[in-house]
Amino acid sequence: MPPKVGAIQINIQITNPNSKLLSESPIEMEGNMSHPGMVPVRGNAPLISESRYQGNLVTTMAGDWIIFLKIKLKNGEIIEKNFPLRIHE
Ligand SMILES: [Cu+2]
Repeated sequence: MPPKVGAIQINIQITNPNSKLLSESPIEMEGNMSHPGMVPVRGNAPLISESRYQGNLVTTMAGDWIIFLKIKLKNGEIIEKNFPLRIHE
Protein backbone atom coordinates (compact mmCIF):
# COMPACT_ATOMS: atom_id res chain seq x y z
CA MET A 1 0.00 0.00 0.00
CA PRO A 2 1.40 3.45 -0.90
CA PRO A 3 2.03 5.83 2.01
CA LYS A 4 -0.86 8.23 2.65
CA VAL A 5 -1.29 11.64 4.27
CA GLY A 6 -1.04 11.30 8.06
CA ALA A 7 1.23 9.19 10.23
CA ILE A 8 3.64 7.03 8.28
CA GLN A 9 6.18 4.58 9.60
CA ILE A 10 9.77 4.94 8.42
CA ASN A 11 12.08 1.93 8.64
CA ILE A 12 15.79 2.54 8.19
CA GLN A 13 18.37 -0.20 7.88
CA ILE A 14 22.04 0.70 7.85
CA THR A 15 23.83 -1.72 5.58
CA ASN A 16 27.30 -0.22 5.89
CA PRO A 17 29.64 -2.88 7.36
CA ASN A 18 31.00 -0.24 9.76
CA SER A 19 27.68 -0.24 11.61
CA LYS A 20 29.69 -0.74 14.85
CA LEU A 21 30.38 2.98 14.55
CA LEU A 22 26.69 3.83 14.92
CA SER A 23 25.62 5.45 18.14
CA GLU A 24 22.45 4.38 19.90
CA SER A 25 20.95 7.84 19.42
CA PRO A 26 17.72 7.99 17.46
CA ILE A 27 18.01 9.10 13.84
CA GLU A 28 16.54 12.57 13.40
CA MET A 29 14.12 12.76 10.49
CA GLU A 30 12.76 15.81 8.73
CA GLY A 31 10.21 15.66 5.94
CA ASN A 32 9.88 18.60 3.57
CA MET A 33 8.44 19.61 0.22
CA SER A 34 10.00 22.03 -2.21
CA HIS A 35 7.24 24.66 -2.45
CA PRO A 36 7.17 27.99 -0.54
CA GLY A 37 5.29 28.12 2.75
CA MET A 38 5.64 24.41 3.42
CA VAL A 39 6.23 23.67 7.10
CA PRO A 40 8.62 20.73 7.61
CA VAL A 41 7.59 17.82 9.82
CA ARG A 42 10.01 16.17 12.22
CA GLY A 43 10.34 12.90 14.06
CA ASN A 44 12.83 10.52 15.64
CA ALA A 45 13.59 6.95 14.70
CA PRO A 46 15.04 5.05 17.69
CA LEU A 47 17.30 2.04 17.30
CA ILE A 48 15.09 -1.07 17.43
CA SER A 49 17.66 -3.78 16.72
CA GLU A 50 21.15 -4.17 15.23
CA SER A 51 21.50 -1.39 12.61
CA ARG A 52 17.72 -0.94 12.36
CA TYR A 53 15.82 2.20 13.25
CA GLN A 54 12.09 2.86 13.18
CA GLY A 55 9.95 5.93 13.74
CA ASN A 56 6.92 7.90 12.63
CA LEU A 57 6.47 11.08 10.65
CA VAL A 58 3.13 12.81 10.32
CA THR A 59 2.82 14.00 6.73
CA THR A 60 0.48 16.93 6.15
CA MET A 61 0.02 16.98 2.35
CA ALA A 62 -0.08 14.64 -0.60
CA GLY A 63 2.73 15.02 -3.11
CA ASP A 64 6.48 14.64 -3.42
CA TRP A 65 8.41 14.86 -0.20
CA ILE A 66 12.08 14.55 0.63
CA ILE A 67 12.95 12.86 3.89
CA PHE A 68 16.22 14.09 5.42
CA LEU A 69 18.04 11.90 7.95
CA LYS A 70 20.71 12.78 10.49
CA ILE A 71 22.52 9.66 11.65
CA LYS A 72 24.79 10.12 14.64
CA LEU A 73 28.02 8.14 15.00
CA LYS A 74 29.74 7.20 18.25
CA ASN A 75 32.47 9.75 17.59
CA GLY A 76 29.90 12.54 17.38
CA GLU A 77 30.05 12.81 13.60
CA ILE A 78 26.70 13.18 11.84
CA ILE A 79 25.97 11.51 8.50
CA GLU A 80 23.25 13.15 6.43
CA LYS A 81 21.17 11.18 3.94
CA ASN A 82 17.91 11.85 2.18
CA PHE A 83 15.43 10.06 -0.02
CA PRO A 84 12.32 11.03 -1.99
CA LEU A 85 8.90 9.81 -0.89
CA ARG A 86 5.59 10.26 -2.69
CA ILE A 87 2.62 10.66 -0.37
CA HIS A 88 -0.85 9.88 -1.68
CA GLU A 89 -4.24 11.39 -0.81
CU1 LIG B 1 3.46 20.79 0.70
